[in-house]
Amino acid sequence: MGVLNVTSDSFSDGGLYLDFEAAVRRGREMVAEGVDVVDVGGESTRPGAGVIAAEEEIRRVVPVIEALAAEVRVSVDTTKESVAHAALCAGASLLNDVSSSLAAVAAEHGAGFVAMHRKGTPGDMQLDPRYDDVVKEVHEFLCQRVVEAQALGVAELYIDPGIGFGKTVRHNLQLLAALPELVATGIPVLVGTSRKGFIGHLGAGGSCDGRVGEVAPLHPDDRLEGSLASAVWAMACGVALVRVHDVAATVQAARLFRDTAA
Ligand code: HH2
Repeated sequence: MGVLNVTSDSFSDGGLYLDFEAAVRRGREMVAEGVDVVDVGGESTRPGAGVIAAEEEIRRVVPVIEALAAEVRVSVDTTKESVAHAALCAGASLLNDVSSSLAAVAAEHGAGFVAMHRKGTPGDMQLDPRYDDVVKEVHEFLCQRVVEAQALGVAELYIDPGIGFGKTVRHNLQLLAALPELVATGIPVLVGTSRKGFIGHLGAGGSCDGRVGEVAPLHPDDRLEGSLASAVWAMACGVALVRVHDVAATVQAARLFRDTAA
């Protein structure tokens, strides 16, 4: 799954694809690079990001979805009901909802649904996230969302531990280590580690129990190696989808992984 942020403030590609032409060009480039799904988002969910109006989010994503949906499967990354409706009417067929609250909208449109775990909102989620047992709490939360979504009639479901969404570096590592357990539920798993803060932190020599910011993290553009390592780990654990910015490099890694494992 390739990330296409039609935003001004996304943490790694903010402002690059706010322009319609640039966004469609990047979408087509990802198709040529071998992507299976293009995930179009119009509002950043990075820590500290503000909320934008639904009308503006629709204005950003709908034309891009209309342009790309004939060429590739498109998902919409949104937490707003009206944006989800508009995007699914425009040709998106997968609803990637980091708030896990829009399963009914996916069911109504016969679309797939991604249920992701997050603790808090982008405004407060990284302030001091705490869990008694992060793996247990995240897995229980996701299993509840699956039961609800299936009861609503969603036929295609993915679950996502929500790396970086209300998680410390250690929490992210624990959740990645526990991916085989999540995969064992039988529900397809999606994971998004691409260029995230914990990769910048660990790549710069930060400790596993440290906080992002304790050492100067690698710039998001310099996090490819860690992003690939975590994507390949996720593939080895059996996840169905990895959500990435660097499509060409990840496809190359995925092909090598597939052929080695075959
Ligand atoms: N991560 C981001 C956004 N959407 N969706 C799912 N299912 N899983 C994720 O891990 C995930 C997601 C954050 O990354 P990005 O879109 O690059 O940044 P921003 O939120 O700043 O636009």
